[in-house]
Amino acid sequence: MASSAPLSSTLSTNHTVKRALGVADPELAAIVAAEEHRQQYTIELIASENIVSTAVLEAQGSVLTNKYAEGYPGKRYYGGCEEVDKAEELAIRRAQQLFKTDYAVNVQPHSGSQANMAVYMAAGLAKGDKVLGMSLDHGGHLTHGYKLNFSGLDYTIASYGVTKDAQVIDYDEVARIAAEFQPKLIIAGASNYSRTLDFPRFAAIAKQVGALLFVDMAHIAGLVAAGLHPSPFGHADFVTTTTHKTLRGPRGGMIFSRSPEHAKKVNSRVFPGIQGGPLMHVIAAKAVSFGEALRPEFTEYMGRVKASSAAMADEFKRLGWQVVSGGTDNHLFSLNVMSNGVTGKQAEDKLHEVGITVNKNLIPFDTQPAQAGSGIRIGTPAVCSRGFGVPEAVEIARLIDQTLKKRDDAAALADAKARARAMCERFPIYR
Ligand code: DSN
Repeated sequence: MASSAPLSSTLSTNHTVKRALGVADPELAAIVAAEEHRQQYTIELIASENIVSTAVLEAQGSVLTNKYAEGYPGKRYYGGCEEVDKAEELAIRRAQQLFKTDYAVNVQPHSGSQANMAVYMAAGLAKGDKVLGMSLDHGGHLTHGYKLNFSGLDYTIASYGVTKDAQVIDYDEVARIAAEFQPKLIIAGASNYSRTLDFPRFAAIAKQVGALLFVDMAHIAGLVAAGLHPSPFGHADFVTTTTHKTLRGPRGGMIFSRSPEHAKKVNSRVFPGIQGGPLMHVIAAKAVSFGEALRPEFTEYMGRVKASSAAMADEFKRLGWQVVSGGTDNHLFSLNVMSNGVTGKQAEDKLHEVGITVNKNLIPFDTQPAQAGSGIRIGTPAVCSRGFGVPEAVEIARLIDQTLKKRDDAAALADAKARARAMCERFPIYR
């Protein structure tokens, strides 16, 4: 006999599901609103940050959040994956189109660090095997061999850096270290290097010593996509990137593999190797951002990012500041603030007071402790996303100059703060 029990009321559950954040959780909603306000009224110069489109936010806040999809398109461990399969395939197709490559793509890494970890494993390295990467204090990334990162803990690392005088990579020196050290893997790529990377040269060095070449293009991916930095494709065995820096997508990572054998290993190292369920809402947002980056407006945007970075570095030099390596070919540069008697940390704090956000940084051959640093890293991707260009970049350099040189002059600081705020008001975000 059929049960006569009444069906559950949908009223209470639906009511909960459909409530807007501001109604459901005013406390958290206030934090989000305050963060939006901070972004609106702050000049954001952190080189690894950006301001994504509302379409990217919408995809990331979509119902794809609800879906488990361990595995890969067509080979999942859960039912009901037909729509998320399409989203992942779209992201893969667009990534290949964007970088004009037939390398296989894995769009599942939750972050750049996880993408890099999967590459170490897919490259067939055993614990203790030798890896050559750029040292952290000369601009490399934690995952390129820093002693407290998995890369430095699990592998034997040698590092290259920049020259003392010109502060650029000396490729002869990289070749010399590689020949002596005989690494299995060479990493090219940086988090804080303002000059063009010579991928053919790295590939030649790798070939000479029988190493695999792994390019981490996280910082410059947008420039590569726009044709404003030489491409690593055709030179590297693996290419990784984050998707949220110059690429202007959601926070996440991605791996490209040249050979089908490596691609297979990458897939199994990402899942089930180091990750479980992929974040399908993030993968959807990656697809949206790659679609945006395929548009001509993105090329214009990246051109403005590069021109603004160069103009700002030039203005700093004109104002008497030391720019590491003497300038920039990309979206960022480091300013040696210690040359004007202020540590990186002091500069970061003082600039925060006037509404300018930067991060302190070690500069090559730094004599300051890591917590202080002698430099600040400055990047233009976020400000250019809100519409800034060369004139605003020059104005920002003047504001920073005023703030740091007149750091004890309350009137000068108040003036810089008012001018920074006025610039933000002229270029609103999300409005
Ligand atoms: N933490 C990032 C940066 O700021 O460059 C690198 O992953």
